[in-house]
Amino acid sequence: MQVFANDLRCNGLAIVKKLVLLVSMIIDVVIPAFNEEQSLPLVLGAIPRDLIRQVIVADNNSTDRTAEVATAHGAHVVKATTQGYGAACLSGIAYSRACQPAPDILVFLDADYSDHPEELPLLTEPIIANESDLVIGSRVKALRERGAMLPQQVFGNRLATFLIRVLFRKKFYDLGPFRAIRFESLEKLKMRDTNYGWTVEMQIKAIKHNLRWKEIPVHYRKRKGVSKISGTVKGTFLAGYKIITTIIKYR
Ligand SMILES: Nc1nc2c(ncn2[C@@H]2O[C@H](COP(=O)(O)OP(=O)(O)O)[C@@H](O)[C@H]2O)c(=O)[nH]1
Ligand SMILES: [Mg+2]
Repeated sequence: MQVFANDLRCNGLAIVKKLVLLVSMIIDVVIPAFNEEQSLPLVLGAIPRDLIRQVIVADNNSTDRTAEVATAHGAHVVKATTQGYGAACLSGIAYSRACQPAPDILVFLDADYSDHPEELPLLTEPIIANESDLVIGSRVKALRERGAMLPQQVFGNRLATFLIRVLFRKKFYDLGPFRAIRFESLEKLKMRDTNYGWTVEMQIKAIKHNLRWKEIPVHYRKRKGVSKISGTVKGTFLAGYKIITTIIKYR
């Protein structure tokens, strides 16, 4: 009976500690978006808002109603003047950094509704529990809708993770865009890439800075609207080239 009471006390304490951390951690979500008026309402509607402080949509000169739709669905829109995925992420980070207080965790999420925003706690929990600094949502085959990733994306990911394994001796499964990172750790990485090398740059720098990183399997579905990167020949070649040169550059 005494043992049971002790157990209850310890577990109770652990639960209370976790709850305190959960409510005290400030989480901002950054969404790079380029002409995503169709999918943004779905993405913004699925984010568990009670867990986060704000959603920042980084809009790169969209020619559709991306900015209006984002504002109407409760996001803060930052205008990223330099075109590119990484440039948009950097603008979102700059805005979040300037907010008082600075965030504890940043979550990156695509605007195309391929990811499942309701899975956000899977990515933030290991950071809140102080087990990880970076958590990447891995688009594993078992949780991926058929056709959600194009063959060139699957091949590109395999090649990139193979190169990381050979050159850095660390095993990643994916370069998934849905990810959470401790803000303090992100600042140490001094991210630079303004376009397609963004995700791989973060992973390689995480290795180099000895961050505690992990991958969590997440669901992935076919995007809404038109692909800007892997669905175009130009995007595929530029992304492939940039990812490989980024890996070699940081080696
Ligand atoms: N802000 C901004 N977002 C971009 C740009 N290119 C792509 N995106 C966004 O980045 C995410 C991934 O792009 P997507 O077209 O889905 O690429 P794919 O997943 O490789 O097909 C989406 O949220 C896009 O709206 C860009 O130049 N600027
Ligand atoms: Mg996509």
